[in-house]
Amino acid sequence: MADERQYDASQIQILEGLEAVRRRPGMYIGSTGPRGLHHLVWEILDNSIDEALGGNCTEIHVTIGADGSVTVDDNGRGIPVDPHPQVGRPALEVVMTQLHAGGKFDGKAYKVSGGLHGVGASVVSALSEWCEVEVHRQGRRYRQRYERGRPVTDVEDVGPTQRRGTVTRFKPDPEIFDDTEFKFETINNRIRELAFLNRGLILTLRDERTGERSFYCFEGGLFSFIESLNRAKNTLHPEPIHALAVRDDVEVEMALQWTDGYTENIYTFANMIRTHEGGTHEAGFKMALTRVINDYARRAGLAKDQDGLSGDDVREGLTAILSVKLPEPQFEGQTKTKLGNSEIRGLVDSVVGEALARYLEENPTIARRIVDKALTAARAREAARKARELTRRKSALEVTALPGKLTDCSVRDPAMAELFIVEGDSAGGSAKQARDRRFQAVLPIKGKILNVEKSRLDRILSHEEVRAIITAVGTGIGDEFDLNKARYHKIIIMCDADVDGAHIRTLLLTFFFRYMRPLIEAGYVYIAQPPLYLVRDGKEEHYFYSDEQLERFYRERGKRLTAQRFKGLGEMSAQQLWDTTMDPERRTLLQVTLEDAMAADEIFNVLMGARVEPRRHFIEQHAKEVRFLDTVG
Ligand code: 0RA
Repeated sequence: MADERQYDASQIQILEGLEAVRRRPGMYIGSTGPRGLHHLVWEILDNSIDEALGGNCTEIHVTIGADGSVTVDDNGRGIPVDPHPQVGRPALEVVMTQLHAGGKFDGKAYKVSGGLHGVGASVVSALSEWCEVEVHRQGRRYRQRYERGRPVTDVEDVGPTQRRGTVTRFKPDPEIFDDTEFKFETINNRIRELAFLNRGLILTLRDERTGERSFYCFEGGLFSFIESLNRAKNTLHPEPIHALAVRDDVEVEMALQWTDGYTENIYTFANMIRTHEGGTHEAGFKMALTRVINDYARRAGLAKDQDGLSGDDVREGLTAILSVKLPEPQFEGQTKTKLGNSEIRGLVDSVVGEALARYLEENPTIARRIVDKALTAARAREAARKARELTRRKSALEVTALPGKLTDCSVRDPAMAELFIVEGDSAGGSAKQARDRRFQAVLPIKGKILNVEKSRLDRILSHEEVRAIITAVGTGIGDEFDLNKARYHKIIIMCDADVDGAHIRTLLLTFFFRYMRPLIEAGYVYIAQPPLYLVRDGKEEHYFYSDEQLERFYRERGKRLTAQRFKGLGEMSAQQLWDTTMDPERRTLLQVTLEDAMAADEIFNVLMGARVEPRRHFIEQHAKEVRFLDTVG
């Protein structure tokens, strides 16, 4: 009898655990929006990747089902099904129904867990309308089904099998998620990234809704990753420089290649999770790079005078990937994407330092090219600094006048005031007419400001439009930024819903991200959502903000009405602009998060790529995603 009571108690605990997940999904998967939805896939995928990391799995196949489910199929050892020693239930059932019961079975070397990953398969099961796991293990096929986290069958032995592995299939619960539609692109990007990070691992994706498929396996690992990132660029040396070492249970892998461009593209990962905010591994990498290049330049007699090359100088035009795999990663920072483990800094520094020093010694011609590039960067930076100092002294004498193109609002309290940054003079004109002049200011900017190709972002700062934004916002930039001086607490980017609009939005977000980051952190930056279509039905006017919305409207009504497509803001009357996009009572604004801005920064780096063709292709591919920033995975 004592046994039975114990069983009841643990059963109650399990149900309470599931309830907690369903009541507060955001705590476990971040949000119930598109990011949270895709998080379910990352969670299941991570478990299979763990199996691959241990050398027990060589293939992972992902399928987006026609029914909206996702299946992850690996050829690993299969989740054990024998009774769990403490709970007395099959291990599989425990893994799928108990919170944090994931890696308790074996001490895995590099468990993928960080940020929000690693919450466990039970969270996926709890947030799924249904979930089915099939285990192929020791010649038998086992199966169990769960609905909203509760097992609805026992673990059943359903016959013999020739294969090994785990197949997890789940359908997200529409009671939990705003939208349960998985995006091929989002899953495809992550799978591709995982394939680069796990050399030789086969990863495939199939979308049964469209028939689309992809297949990835990179024997070159990070080497291939760099080649892919630099495919559209002119490189300073034919092959990436590579380092790989395992020390004290930590694996460090690095690949890098300089281009003749000006932007720095460094992607860092810890246990295959992208560390957007950097951390100790990135710090160690940068330290090694700066030190080794300076040492080499000095010893080779290339750097004559001065204080040496700065980190920025040596990283100009650099593309690099750094991936570390470690047993107990600590993730810190605002978005939990900053590696905190202090022992990693020195480790990466020495691995990268040794590999780079050896490469430079062995390849003097290339080494010279790299140092020359850094020396040129140093000279350019010095010249730019002098020019800035001159203008600063000059402008200190003048009154810092507001830009002439700004139509300001009358309220002086920044908390009440809004600034609309509007693309194009004609849209700017409509916005000026439409606005509520008491609290809405309008600053029109010209399109095409991103056409400063192959140039440093510094140069964009000298652009009239960007300077007007800086003055209007009032905070200053960079080191001199002061949030208290913000003249508006809502800064609203309003662009056309086309490729050029996406272009400008990306530039502005990148600019805010790099030079006015606290403005984003304070939640002051927004994106306006103008409608894409207008349908008139007699006197009634219906506005639609996406193709899906319009299609749904058509499906729900029999009447065939024609839609007017707004190609740009300029096509809207002032009244329409007010009704749909500017009126605080009726508009929708997207608040820009740090993650959105980071994504823009990344896209910006691609846009700045030297060759034109891939750039155009990329913009076309991503224009839509940038418009709906919150849906970028
Ligand atoms: C713990 C122990 C063993 C396998 C796994 C976990 C495992 C989990 C998942 C999740 C997705 N795919 C997976 N593949 C394996 C087995 C240990 C053994 O057989 O000795």
